[in-house]
Amino acid sequence: MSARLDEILNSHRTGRAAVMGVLNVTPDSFSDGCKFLDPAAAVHHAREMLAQGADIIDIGAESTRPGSDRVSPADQIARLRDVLPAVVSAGVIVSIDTTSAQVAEFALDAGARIVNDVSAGRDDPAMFGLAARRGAAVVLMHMLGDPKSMQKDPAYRDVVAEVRGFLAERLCAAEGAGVPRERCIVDPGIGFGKRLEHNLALLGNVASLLELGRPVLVGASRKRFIGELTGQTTPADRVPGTISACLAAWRGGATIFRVHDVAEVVAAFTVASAIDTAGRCGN
Ligand code: HH2
Repeated sequence: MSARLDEILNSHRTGRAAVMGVLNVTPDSFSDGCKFLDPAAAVHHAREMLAQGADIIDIGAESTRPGSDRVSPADQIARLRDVLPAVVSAGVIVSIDTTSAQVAEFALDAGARIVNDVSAGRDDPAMFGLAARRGAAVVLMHMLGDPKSMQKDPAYRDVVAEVRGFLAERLCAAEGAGVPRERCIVDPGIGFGKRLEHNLALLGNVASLLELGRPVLVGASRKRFIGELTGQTTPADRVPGTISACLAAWRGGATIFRVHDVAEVVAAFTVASAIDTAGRCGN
């Protein structure tokens, strides 16, 4: 059964894994571009992910893959218009993946309840105020630079400490604009201005991010670092690596998983949670 939003916002205390299914209404996303640009195909896929056990559907109309070009708010809204309200009416929690307050406002008006802002409120100064007025939950993600340039030689002295420091600062900024800390989720931004070793350090040190006192979301699904480890060049082949990354991050304390392959990840968490519960009961 799907989790409620308050359960998801409390998941860092309970350890319950929540699965966020990705719905990209874009022509150019790195792994599923063009597949769901047609509104009927997009809504069908959202319903499919809901039936497979998704707790949240994250809808985006602008790719943020390395090197991607920006999409105007008007064009994002045009892509979302026939999709987002229909997904809301399917009865699932909807999250809007955008850095534009204008797009977020359209989505919140249509019933979305989470703003997934990969710029953590830096792109649009109106974003946090909007989320505060609407009582929306907000995902604050770390990114070094911007999508156009972020994979050009990213460097850190201590990636875990720097990402944690950034997220702490953005939590304060959100709070300063009226978004209660209890409505925020933090995300290390796997693949956003990170080399393989940075992604692995972050996935292996979720406990450090949990010290911020908020649930940690991980978006490792089908990403390039998995291919760098396995040699798989086609994103859709990276499902086993995605599951491993999710389970490893869950062991470290992450509880929200943004994925393309909902059925497979839900099955993995069903088994892992049952083992975890049996272990704790000592049966
Ligand atoms: N990754 C992508 C997009 N949005 N949001 C959060 N919070 N965390 C992530 O890791 C994250 C995200 C990139 O993946 P995808 O949507 O599949 O690709 P594209 O940006 O090309 O549409």
